[in-house]
Amino acid sequence: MMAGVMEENQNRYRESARAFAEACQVLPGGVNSPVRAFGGVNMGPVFIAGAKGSKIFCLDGNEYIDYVGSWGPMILGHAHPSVIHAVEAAARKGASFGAPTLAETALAQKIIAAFDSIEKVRLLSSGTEAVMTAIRLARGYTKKDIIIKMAGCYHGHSDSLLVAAGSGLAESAIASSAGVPDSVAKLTVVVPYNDIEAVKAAFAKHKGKIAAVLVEPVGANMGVVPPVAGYLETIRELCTADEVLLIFDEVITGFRLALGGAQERFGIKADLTCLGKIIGGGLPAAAVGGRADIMDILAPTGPVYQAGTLSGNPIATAAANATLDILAEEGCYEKLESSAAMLEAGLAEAAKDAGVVVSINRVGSIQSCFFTDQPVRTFADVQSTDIQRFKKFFAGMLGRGIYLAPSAYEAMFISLAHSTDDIERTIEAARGSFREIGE
Ligand code: KE4
Repeated sequence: MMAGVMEENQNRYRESARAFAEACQVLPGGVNSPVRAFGGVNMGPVFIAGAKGSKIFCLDGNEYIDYVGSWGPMILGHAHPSVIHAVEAAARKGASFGAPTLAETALAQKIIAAFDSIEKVRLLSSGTEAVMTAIRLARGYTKKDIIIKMAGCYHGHSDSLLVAAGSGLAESAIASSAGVPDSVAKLTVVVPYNDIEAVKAAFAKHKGKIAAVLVEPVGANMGVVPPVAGYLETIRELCTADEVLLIFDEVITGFRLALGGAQERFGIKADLTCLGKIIGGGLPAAAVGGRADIMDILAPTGPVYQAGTLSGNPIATAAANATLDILAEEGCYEKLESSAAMLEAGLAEAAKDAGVVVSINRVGSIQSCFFTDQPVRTFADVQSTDIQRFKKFFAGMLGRGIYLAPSAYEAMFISLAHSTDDIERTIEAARGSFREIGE
């Protein structure tokens, strides 16, 4: 039986396996971003040939309903005609000028219109760059150095943020990646997400030295972990009282949870906001935005330096403007909410019918299915879930034509292209996968 399944699997992924072997000769781990290597699910990656709408197609010709959506950007679905048209038209005028264009101003205006807390914007090319710039701005503006971040939140790969919690509560962090000097790591303090007492302890321990609190308003890099009631509001109060800047990393939640992101959904105003993913429409575009008195200290108007050859790239901003124009249309977020709620309910029922205990966290059109009978409110809670069952679930769904994130620490992203039929097929595939797990 197993040999037959292995044989079938080998056939299903033969071309991807061949491509992966070739890629490993020239790319570290065969990929250009670690999570793509499928290390989190103990199998080789599928290589993608293309995608359209809610579907993605691999080299072996397998079609999948896609819940990765390039890790968030593809909220309209893949290869949306309006985005393709905008990109083609922009490309015909030239790919990059290194000079200002009207499209950049238009994109900044859309972002400002969507976020009450944003008065000025700097466009750049990745979420990592947005967060790195926000931290430098906070340090330049406050003339303080300490950054507080939460365990389980991911903010890109800049040195200050590749850190893990220090030895004791509210202690300076230690590097979590080789190549990050302890002298850099110690300027970051890591506390558990959703633990407001830990934030208060950090404020007390490092009083007068904290430049900013950096947080994902909804954790989405440990699976989806929503803020507990009052958590974000109390952080906002602590920051205001101590002249500490509140940086919301909305690279995932921005234009995802609402047009105005988590800030619109929760009614909280950050001092600086980091955006990415969706605002590029699948192309490399990101942004940092916030109060004008903070943003205006960025070069060339102020002493905090930041620059980028491809910042505000004409083709990326064309995709971005086309994407945000569509998201501003009536009914988009209602449809996303309805599709995601249907999926959440269907997965919960399928697991229950199979006798498999799961805990599903959902905020808007992002959700995660954890294999545990406990609520999942912190990174430690996620780490105590049954990761082996997740791996089986992932393999079962992939084999049934459903492409989930290849890691228990990521989210499912629903797009406007996911149809009722897609959701029903996903739930049916989950029934089979849960049954296999429950046997
Ligand atoms: P990028 O530099 O990858 O554009 O953005 C970094 C980043 C910043 N902030 C948040 C909240 C993020 O989620 C990310 C990147 N997300 C990961 C997956 N959750 C990107 C996928 C990858 O690393 O390949």
